[in-house]
Amino acid sequence: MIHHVIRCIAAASLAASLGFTAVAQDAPRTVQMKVDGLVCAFCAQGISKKLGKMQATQEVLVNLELGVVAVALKPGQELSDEALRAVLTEAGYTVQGIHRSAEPLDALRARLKASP
Ligand SMILES: [Cu+2]
Repeated sequence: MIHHVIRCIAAASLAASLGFTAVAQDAPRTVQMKVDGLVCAFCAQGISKKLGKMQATQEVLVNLELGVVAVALKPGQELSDEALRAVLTEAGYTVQGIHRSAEPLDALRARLKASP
C-alpha cells in the first residue's frame, strides 16, 4: 500500500519535471455538438447566451455554417449530454450528435474556420 503511494508520487513528480501537468488536463473538457436548425446570427446569440449561463460553462463556440456548437467546461465541472440536449431542444434546435474531446475551443474554432 505504502509502496503503491510512493510509486504514484514518484510518477507524478517525474511527469511534472518533464513538463506534464495533472492527467486531468487531458480529460475531455470540450463538448462539441452537431446542431440542426441554426440559421442566423440570432440563433447563435441565443444559444451562446443559454449555454453560457450554465454553471459548468467556461466558453461557448457557435459555428453557423457548419451547425456546430461547442462548450468548454470549467475545470472540475461537468455537463451531461442530457442537460445540453434539453437546453437546445427547448430552444427549438435538434442535437444530432455530441462528441467530447480535449481540443481547446480556440483550436476547434480555427479548425472549423479552415474547413470548407
Ligand atoms: Cu436564427
